[in-house]
Amino acid sequence: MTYPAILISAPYFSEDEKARIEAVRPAVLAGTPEARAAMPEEARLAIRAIANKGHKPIDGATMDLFPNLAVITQFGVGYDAIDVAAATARGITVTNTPDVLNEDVADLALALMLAWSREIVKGDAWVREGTWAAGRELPLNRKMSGAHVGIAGMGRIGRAIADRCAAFGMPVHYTSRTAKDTPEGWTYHGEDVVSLAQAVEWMVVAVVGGDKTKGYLSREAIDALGPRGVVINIARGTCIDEEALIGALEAGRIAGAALDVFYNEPHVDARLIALPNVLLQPHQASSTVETRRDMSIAQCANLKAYFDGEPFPTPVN
Ligand code: 8YV
Repeated sequence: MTYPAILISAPYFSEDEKARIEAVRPAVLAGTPEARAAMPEEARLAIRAIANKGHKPIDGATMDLFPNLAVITQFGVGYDAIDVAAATARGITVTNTPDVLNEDVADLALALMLAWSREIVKGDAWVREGTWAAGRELPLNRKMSGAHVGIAGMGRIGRAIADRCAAFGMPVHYTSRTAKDTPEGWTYHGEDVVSLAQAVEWMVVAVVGGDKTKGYLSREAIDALGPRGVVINIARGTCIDEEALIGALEAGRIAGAALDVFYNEPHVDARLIALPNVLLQPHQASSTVETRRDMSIAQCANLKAYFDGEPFPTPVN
């Protein structure tokens, strides 16, 4: 009996995605550590690639279950759930799907900013629940256009967000390891996120996830934002000191937050859920039909490259 050469770590989003992977090589779904450990030894020996999705850890012990594993292809740009050092030590290549999702993630960042400032969610309920028809006007909300915005992390996604903010007439400030080639007037704050926070009302977190950016938006930076400060996070929950954020929101030291990602997602801290000045989303920034298709194509291009003995299009190690 021939066993599949690809292990997929989470169910497919669509039949197309399934067909695309199966067109490279037959695949088997083993979505939990228990399911992987329960695979017969021959089946584990046959696995040469993992098509990974989601944010559950892939550590060295998981890799060791598959002695012939050569590549882990992440469905997504962020690969913080994969222990890349452990992969490198075992000669395993890790790949991701950069760029194809920049526009959607940036769109969601702006959607969060607009929805938060213009009370879109509350306004919808105002109409549906008959409050408007009963003669009550929605309380005035807050102007976004023209306000100073801080982009914490001017990578490819940060840049796509900044370009959109600039179109709204928002002066752009940013942090990054190095100064970027930007339109005139954008202000570089080095890696000083506190200085960035002092200069802006809107703080958009767009740094990569992982150990190096844990708590990047620190307690000090959150407090430096001040009472009109609004925090947007489309990066990773770990990039913000979430305890400090909750404390600042509860005490009214900042105005609010709109968050697509969380420390312990999908289990969102009950204190965040209880706060009226917080807008919550289920980690959906790249979740459009079009972009998920392009991410799947990019993931499969890496899988195919491995089985064809070609160079990987987007390796990370
Ligand atoms: C996806 C993401 O939700 O690309 C990323 O890093 O966080 C998202 O686009 C995720 O990768 C799905 O596996």
